[in-house]
Amino acid sequence: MNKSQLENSILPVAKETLTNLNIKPRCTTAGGISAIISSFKQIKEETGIIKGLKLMLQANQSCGFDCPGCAWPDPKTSNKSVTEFCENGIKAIAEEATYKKVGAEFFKKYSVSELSHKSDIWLSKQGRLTHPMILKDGDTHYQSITWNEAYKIIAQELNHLNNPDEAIFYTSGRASNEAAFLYQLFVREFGTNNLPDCSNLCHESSGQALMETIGIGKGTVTLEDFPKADLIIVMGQNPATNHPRMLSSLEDAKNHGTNIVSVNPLNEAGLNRFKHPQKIFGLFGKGKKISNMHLAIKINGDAALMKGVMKIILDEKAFDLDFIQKKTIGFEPLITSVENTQWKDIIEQTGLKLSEIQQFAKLCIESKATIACWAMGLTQHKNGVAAIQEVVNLLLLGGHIGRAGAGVCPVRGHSNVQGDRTMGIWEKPREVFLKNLEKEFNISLTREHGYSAIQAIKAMNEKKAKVFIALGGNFISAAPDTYITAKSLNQCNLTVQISTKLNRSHLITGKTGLILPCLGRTDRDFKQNIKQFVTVENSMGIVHKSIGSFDPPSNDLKSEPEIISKIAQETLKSSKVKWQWLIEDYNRIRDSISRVIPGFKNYNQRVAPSDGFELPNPPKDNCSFTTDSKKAKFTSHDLPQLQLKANQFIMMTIRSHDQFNSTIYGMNDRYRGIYNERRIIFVNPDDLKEKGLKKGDIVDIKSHFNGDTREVKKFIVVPYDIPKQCVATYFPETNPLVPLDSYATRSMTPTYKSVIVTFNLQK
Ligand SMILES: Nc1nc2c(c(=O)[nH]1)N[C@H]1C(S)=C(S)[C@@H](COP(=O)(O)OP(=O)(O)OC[C@H]3O[C@@H](n4cnc5c(=O)[nH]c(N)nc54)[C@H](O)[C@@H]3O)O[C@H]1N2
Ligand SMILES: Nc1nc2c(c(=O)[nH]1)N[C@H]1C(S)=C(S)[C@@H](COP(=O)(O)OP(=O)(O)OC[C@H]3O[C@@H](n4cnc5c(=O)[nH]c(N)nc54)[C@H](O)[C@@H]3O)O[C@H]1N2
Ligand SMILES: [Mo]
Repeated sequence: MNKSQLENSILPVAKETLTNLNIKPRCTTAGGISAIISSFKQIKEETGIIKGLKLMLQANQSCGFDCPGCAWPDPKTSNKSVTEFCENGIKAIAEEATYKKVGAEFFKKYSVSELSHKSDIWLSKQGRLTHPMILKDGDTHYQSITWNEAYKIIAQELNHLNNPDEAIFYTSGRASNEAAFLYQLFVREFGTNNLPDCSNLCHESSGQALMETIGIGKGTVTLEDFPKADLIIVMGQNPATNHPRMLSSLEDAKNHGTNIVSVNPLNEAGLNRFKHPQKIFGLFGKGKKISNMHLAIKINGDAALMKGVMKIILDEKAFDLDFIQKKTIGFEPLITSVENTQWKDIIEQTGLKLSEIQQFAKLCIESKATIACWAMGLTQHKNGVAAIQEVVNLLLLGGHIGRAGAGVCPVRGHSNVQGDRTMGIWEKPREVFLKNLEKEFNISLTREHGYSAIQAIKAMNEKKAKVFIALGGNFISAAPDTYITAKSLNQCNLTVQISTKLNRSHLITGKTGLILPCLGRTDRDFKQNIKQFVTVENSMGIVHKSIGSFDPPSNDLKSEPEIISKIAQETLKSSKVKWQWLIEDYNRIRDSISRVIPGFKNYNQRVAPSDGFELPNPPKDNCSFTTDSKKAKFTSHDLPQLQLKANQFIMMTIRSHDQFNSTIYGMNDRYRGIYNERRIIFVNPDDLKEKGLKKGDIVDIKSHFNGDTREVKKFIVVPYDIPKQCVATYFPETNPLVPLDSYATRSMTPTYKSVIVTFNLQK
């Protein structure tokens, strides 16, 4: 494709006229009747009511499937209700279990060029992919291909590369533990560690920050800790939309007297009030007040807020000296760094009043057990790792790690993104992991680190990588700098998408493009006449089963483990791994995992009970730390220096209520009062006035980075309660504005939440 064809393919909706926007007052309460209505509308459209109800009763149940929606944990079986799902979980389930299909006829009807001019919501709504398809070099349409032919093409391309590092193997976070383990095994036996994943774009900053400070890149609390906490801080996260079941946990904590503070530029609905949609009394009345305090912080003011609170704690000597002396290092430098931070900078960067910070500090000081939760509002900044480490500093000051009701809680995104990393989907594998893998399979593996997501795009852009294979996801829409990403993939010899649903990554392909349709979570999976189950790990390190029971949309679909195994069998002709044998019974895959990955001993036995089992977590289990010093580490960071020039704003790209990442379910963002439109920009009313703009004006948005500009056109201005100089737009519409080279220090997470922009009336 030439430049303008590529640009047209990545930005199709820009051509649509923007006339439908309807702005209503913001909702201050999440859940309730409107959540139920919205869920039923979705299942009616996608699965029909009867199948929809059956699906809902199996979601997150011990004999059912793990909801593909998010990674928030389920309560233990004894505390489960028959309805362990939420509005957006139902949308995710309906999206996968839809009766609509995209088969060979569909691809005959539409050329790739026609499809690429359709909007993301249109693509998302077409249905499940049912047949393997190929787009050959120069062809206008995909055509069907047999599985065997597809495997052969992949093997041929892989085996023709100059070296294995010319291939890239991406993973999105829905793959099961079994699929992920086989995938990384294949990739490593093939000879590379090029295993970028969606985690690189997501919680990488959390993993990095926590690994360096507490020795494990995961959270240290479980659901049982929530009601035991005195204080829960929810930072940079929108649970009502992205983790709705978390609101039930927050409500439970609230009922036990826990204080809840939200730190967010937006006063998101669920953090204010919540009406439990599955409790009959919860549906009526005003709903439960969730947060005691909302701190409407400026974008990326979090590190400064933490410094401010720590200043007060240090001044008042309100820290846990015993814990600090026994369990930590780095206290002295932390004191210096906090003392060197000026209140003037703290107030300027947070945009908060001193009295608000003092009030928050008082809650922190009074709390005997504090949990800090966060998501993308913290990770996707240049100083994402440092900001999270300031949160760790705050908790360590009070000894809030390794104590009941206290700890860190990075709230993961995709339903098995944490499990995939545990299974070895990582471009920087640990030596002990590789050694175990070598021993188990009698193979020898490279130690050279592979590409993360950003590095993968650069490698393809520089033509150092020529084959891109994706186990799920929608790389083009998820990655930053959409045009460069599209061009990079377009330059490849082969791109392969193992997918359930149609998306933009099927439309911008390498010379040859393959779509391999796979089973999803809800689909049954028989091998040798025995129904197989898979396993997943939730956001709190609990591993459990997931069993699909529904007829798949086509008999031509294969499971992810099978697809990987067949690609491996075709590619690695003298492999030492018994690829076919492994997938005939998934217990065999789990037996290998139990010998390779610490914490999984007797995997098959331990995962049999419905609640599964908890992985070892030294900080949580016995307040011990596997860092070099065997202690938790205070870290010292300078505040970020962000100088906005006149007219410049800092932009965060966020999710609407009707989307799952790049999958768009609908055009509304109900809680924020936005209906029928996604191409909008939320702006502070005073900023609008100063710019001489008004509600409904249509603007072009330009980003500015290292002297370069990038532009997206036609966004409608919406006045909104957001701090001054901060604006918000939806992901993925503004991904073309996020510069590839703008990423977090040490984690390389793109700075999706701090893009420097200007915007002006359309000419
Ligand atoms: N329904 C649904 N569920 C999902 C997803 C989905 O798209 N739809 N995606 C899944 C995935 S992969 C993930 S990672 C999670 C994402 O879950 P979230 O992180 O909740 O998702 P975002 O919409 O990116 O929201 C970021 C929140 O952080 C705030 N924020 C932005 N910048 C800052 C900042 O500088 N400081 C602070 N304090 N706050 C800030 C925003 O106002 C917003 O409320 O959700 C998962 N669950
Ligand atoms: N601007 C901006 N960009 C962002 C973000 C942001 O906040 N702002 N967030 C980032 C984050 S947190 C993430 S995690 C990434 C998400 O990046 P990805 O994980 O790459 O993207 P998704 O949109 O979740 O992928 C959706 C596709 O996955 C496929 N799929 C769904 N279920 C399955 C399954 O069971 N198996 C297989 N094989 N395929 C399946 C479907 O074909 C569907 O179209 O995006 C990142 N991009
Ligand atoms: Mo994510």
